[in-house]
Amino acid sequence: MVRSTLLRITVTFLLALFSITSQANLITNGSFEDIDVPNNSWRFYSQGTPNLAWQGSNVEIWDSLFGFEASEGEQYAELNAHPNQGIFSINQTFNTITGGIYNLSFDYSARRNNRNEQFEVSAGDFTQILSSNVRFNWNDFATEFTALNNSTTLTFTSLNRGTLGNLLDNVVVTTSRLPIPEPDLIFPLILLIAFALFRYQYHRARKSHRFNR
Ligand SMILES: [Ca+2]
Ligand SMILES: [Ca+2]
Ligand SMILES: [Ca+2]
Repeated sequence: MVRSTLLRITVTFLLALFSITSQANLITNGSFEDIDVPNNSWRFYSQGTPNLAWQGSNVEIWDSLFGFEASEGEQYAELNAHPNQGIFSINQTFNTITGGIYNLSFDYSARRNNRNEQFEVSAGDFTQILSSNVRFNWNDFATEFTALNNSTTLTFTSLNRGTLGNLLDNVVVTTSRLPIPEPDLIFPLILLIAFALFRYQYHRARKSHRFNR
């Protein structure tokens, strides 16, 4: 009984200390499939469109346009959306735990050859500029970032003008490792474990005392 209580407390403590990994995608409509665009065509949507989930500039969604297939599902986005708005930037905000480490992955492709299509991606403590020069050729990208807040915004910003370029698909954020508890949580947990150990020793001593009588 005491032994199982002790085990339960220890397991709870260890679970709190180490990662609780979750594979659920924290991004909604990360594959750009939630609004159906007819096969071999494109449409653009402004923020606030039901099921779009992305904020910022318009989101242009393609379905197998020019015979180029999605890297995941049937549809993908072109960051340089229609119509020309100067700077193209889309973002999505999701709940995180400050100090938690998260996996970010997505696929990107140039729309044209040798045009140095470029965009910046940022989330938490992470920022990087990516470029591609090969038309209709998916590149896989994956990294980790640390959440700086209890919500994090993932942002893709095109560094090219004009409405052509920077195809995106399969945007996924998952929890990798959660932070260890704050010091003010660790101390009560250690006290709890010490108390359980003390009780265990006490009961053992009493039992052996009874037997030796
Ligand atoms: Ca897709
Ligand atoms: Ca479709
Ligand atoms: Ca476009």
